[in-house]
Amino acid sequence: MNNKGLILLLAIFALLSLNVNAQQLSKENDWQNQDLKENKVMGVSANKAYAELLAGKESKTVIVAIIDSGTDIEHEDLKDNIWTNAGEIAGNGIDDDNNGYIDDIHGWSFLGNAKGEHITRETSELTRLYKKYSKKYVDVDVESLSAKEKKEFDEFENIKKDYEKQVTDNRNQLQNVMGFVEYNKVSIELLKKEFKLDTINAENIKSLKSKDEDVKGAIDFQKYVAKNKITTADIDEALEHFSKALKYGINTDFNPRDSIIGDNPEIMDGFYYGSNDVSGQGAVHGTHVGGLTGAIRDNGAGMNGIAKNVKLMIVRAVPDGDERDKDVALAIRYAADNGAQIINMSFGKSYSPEKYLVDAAVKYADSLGVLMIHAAGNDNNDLDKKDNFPNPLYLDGGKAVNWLTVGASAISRDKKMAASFSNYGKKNVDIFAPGHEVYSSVLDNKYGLNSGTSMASPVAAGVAALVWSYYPNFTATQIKDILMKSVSKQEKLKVILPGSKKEKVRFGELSVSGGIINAYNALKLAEEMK
Ligand SMILES: [Ca+2]
Ligand SMILES: [Ca+2]
Ligand SMILES: [Ca+2]
Repeated sequence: MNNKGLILLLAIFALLSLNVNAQQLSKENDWQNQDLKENKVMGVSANKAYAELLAGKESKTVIVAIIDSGTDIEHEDLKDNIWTNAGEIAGNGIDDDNNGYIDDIHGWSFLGNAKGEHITRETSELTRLYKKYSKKYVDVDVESLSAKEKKEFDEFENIKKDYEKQVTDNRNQLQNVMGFVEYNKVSIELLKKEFKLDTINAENIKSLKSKDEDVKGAIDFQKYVAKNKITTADIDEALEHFSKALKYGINTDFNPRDSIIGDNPEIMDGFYYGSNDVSGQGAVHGTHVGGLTGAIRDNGAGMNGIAKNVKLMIVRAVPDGDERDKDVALAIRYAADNGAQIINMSFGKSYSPEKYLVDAAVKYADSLGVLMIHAAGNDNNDLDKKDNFPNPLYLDGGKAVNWLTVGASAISRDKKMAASFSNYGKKNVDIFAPGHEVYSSVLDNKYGLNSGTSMASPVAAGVAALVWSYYPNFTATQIKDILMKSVSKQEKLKVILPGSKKEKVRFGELSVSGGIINAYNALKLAEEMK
């Protein structure tokens, strides 16, 4: 195991061990609700808004669609805030409200079927494109291609390079982890024998010393393991992570779509596939996301969502792997058609081969005045230079109006305030919101920390829903305008540019608004504009 391998592993373990025991968190466990002046954290000042601006005021329920991996609708802290389709009678096998979806009581899953099977994993879009074009351009005579095909062929060459690199990287990383596992075993045995110990643990490793190179190496290694609290479970998780990628994400032979949905995902051939089981399997991501927007406030359980008078419509369209454009398009349409005023989209990808389907759905939702809120993505990229889909920019020109792209910020007002993973963009990221180590609901009535723009987006959706619920006469465009103009301005604060080690940039350069979404300011502005 080389040093690079170890650093890489450490990063992986940090990424994988996101769920933290609630007792360890104390007062910081819903910092996203808190306020800079009162609590010294960069939250959205929701608690302050409820206490100072909203007492005794009336509000109107806002429906927020959570397009995600599925959400645990039985979770104690979500249950009473889950949307119910009033026009649908449960379990009678009839589409009572004639919206095209049978027994869609709490939303819809575009990743399930009537037999109760679910797509939980998928390949990446890169894998799918590689597979498609490999077939098309096998033994191709480049000279004979039309101009259009030549362009596609050039794209394919890039895709091929990217794909092959991913496969190689993944194999290497898996080998690194396996090497780690092997040396972990070997070093423990060596030290046990050398020092006549029954076990090697974080305590007894401290005092071990040796001049022998091999023994010294083993001691250093075990000290590293102890210091970074790497457990067997962490290692198993890392092993699973990379084996899973080889087995599913980058495996060109893996295709659950065929047997479970059986459609052609590249065209709109049948709108009404799917199932009404909106939890599916592996709904942990969508459960965390849902809680940030709408976990029940002040009920003595878990944590507080940002919005109080909210109903969450659950739309399942995002597997572990890349979501399909067709599912995303249908999910947006389902949400817009069934009364969602806000759509949260905590997903994204680098390739969007059927973008025209998504564009049409976004245009439709935009025309209905639905506010779409999308996670900026976690690749620490400048979105003014790189794409992250879906985006509000239409292929045929123009841009969705009612759309917010959200970057992730961290707890302290200091140089680390822009989360190191967050995408950013002076033109193409609108706003930042808390998304680094935020606490919310996970499966089995539990709670945990998670990080990502996936978390920032539903915090922003929560603020939007909160403002809209007290000022229901505003349009989506006005709500967006209010949120953008009322950010906690942090333009001049110098922060570390996401993805760099030391390079500093003004926080104001990372987004259009230059600040962090703020419920208190937004409600005050809404009151002025009323
Ligand atoms: Ca229905
Ligand atoms: Ca029914
Ligand atoms: Ca709660």
